[in-house]
Amino acid sequence: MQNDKLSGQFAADVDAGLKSSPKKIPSRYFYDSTGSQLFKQITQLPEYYLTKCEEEIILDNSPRIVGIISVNFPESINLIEFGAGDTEKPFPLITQILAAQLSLTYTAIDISDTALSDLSFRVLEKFPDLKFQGLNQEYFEALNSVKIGNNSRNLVLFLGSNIGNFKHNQSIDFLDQMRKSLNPGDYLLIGFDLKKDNSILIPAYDDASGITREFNINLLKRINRDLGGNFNINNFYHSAIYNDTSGAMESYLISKCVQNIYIEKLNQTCTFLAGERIHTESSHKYDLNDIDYLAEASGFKILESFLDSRKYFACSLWQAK
Ligand code: AVJ
Repeated sequence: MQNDKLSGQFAADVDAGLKSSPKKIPSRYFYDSTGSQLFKQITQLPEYYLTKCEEEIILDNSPRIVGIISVNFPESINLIEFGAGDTEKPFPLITQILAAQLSLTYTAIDISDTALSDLSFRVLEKFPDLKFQGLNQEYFEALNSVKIGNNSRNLVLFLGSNIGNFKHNQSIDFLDQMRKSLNPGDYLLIGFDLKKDNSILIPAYDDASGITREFNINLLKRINRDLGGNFNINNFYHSAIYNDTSGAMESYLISKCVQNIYIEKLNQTCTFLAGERIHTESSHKYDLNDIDYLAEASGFKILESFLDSRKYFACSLWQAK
């Protein structure tokens, strides 16, 4: 029925999430093939500045970044991208690495296999000779299976502020495990969405054309499709708020009325009160001190942080200690 990695766990996580209080559904379930396409549309929205800022940063700074990483290890580079999606964000870096005549392999990890096959098509079109591999895995799973080169320099990409979906402790845990799986001296280029005014943040997560609402509501449609749920999607609305305490944009689906939802595969009825919320995502925002702290806590040294012209977003180049 569905062909992505997480189908087995979906039922169990929805079951637990709808029984907990407040109700929640983990954000990784956004990315079935419909959700991955909707996210792609989000990245093109005028309000969703994150992708545009990061593309600007990578385009402007690729020569400098490749200059730094090729200093002590000029022969070959393993590029490993976590949560790649189907964006062409790394392409300026790849162009630059190839122009520097380094040999290169590119491994892209993503939970959506449709996004991965779109990406592989575009990589091969643009760089026909590049050694490319797509890994349809979750982040922590991929840490154990991805091949870390011992005779080449590893450069990990973790872009898009994908780290923002982790809780604070989880992000340190993940980065620490990543650093341990790398060789000392290897590099990580990591994207952070910076803290900014609510007037810019809120529309980025609640756009005028309603695509982000669709993206969020797709979770309920996915429960209907894959688990035999009977959610009436017109009985929920999308809400995005900034939580000052946690420093995160939070997304919710809010029940418009008292309602019972039956989910066939769980053989379970779940009751919603009017105004009751399902938490579906937290997207953490950072300042430069937060970035310092994360690098230090996970055993990396910050070499340089690159910002876009509006200072909305940072790509930080780290080195494993
Ligand atoms: C892909 C997790 C970085 O948090 O900004 C976009 C996902 N959610 N709009 C983000 C998302 C709502 C996005 N990340």
